[in-house]
Amino acid sequence: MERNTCVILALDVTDRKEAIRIAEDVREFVDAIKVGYPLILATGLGIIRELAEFAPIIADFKVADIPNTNRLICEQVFEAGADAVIVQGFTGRDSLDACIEVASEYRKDVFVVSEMSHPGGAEFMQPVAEAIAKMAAEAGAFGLVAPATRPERVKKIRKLIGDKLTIISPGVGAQGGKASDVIAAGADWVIVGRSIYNAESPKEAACKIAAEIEAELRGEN
Ligand code: OMP
Repeated sequence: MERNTCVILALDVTDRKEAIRIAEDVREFVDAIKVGYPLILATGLGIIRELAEFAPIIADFKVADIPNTNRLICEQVFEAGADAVIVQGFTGRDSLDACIEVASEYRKDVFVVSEMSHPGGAEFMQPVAEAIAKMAAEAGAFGLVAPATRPERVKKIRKLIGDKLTIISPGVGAQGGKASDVIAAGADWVIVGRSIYNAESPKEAACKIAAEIEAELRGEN
């Protein structure tokens, strides 16, 4: 995944044609497309290959099971053509290791959720987020998913892991987070769903977020 616009589209629509239309529309302003249960349950796993024509695909299954089941899930995800998978870290090191082993067999990447972006993410996950981030770094994950709704938490996690892991950050726009704030806090990419795919012009919306990030990185904000 090349860092260019620093925007990942979360394509949580449930119609195949709409998904393809939006992916095609925004392709120049996004570095990757994240697909998950809503789109895949509605249209089938084959949507991954169809969308891979436009951008690298991150499969967001928030994999959270025993090692053997995690292995079976990750094999399906990578066989389907995904470039990366999102997994939960709270299931422990052995479950994470299983995902990372499969990813390395396919030469693909694993992102580990350290703390979720919604208010409930602060209830149970936040107190263990640092431990999850540390485990992800030790296990050799490619990156972390950390909340744009709490840039101060991203800053803390970035300080803890240094440059070892890539941070992708959801919660921009519809959940209240601001792209430039979380990039300033140390995220490498923002993940944006509704603010792009529900916009009158998804392309303009994606372009605007990419421009905001570019200005931040140039130190203009
Ligand atoms: P919007 O809120 O519509 O921008 O979408 C955010 C996307 O990021 C959705 O696909 C969520 O499932 C996902 N997400 C979060 O919002 N918060 C998290 O903590 C983790 C994720 C994720 O793993 O991608």
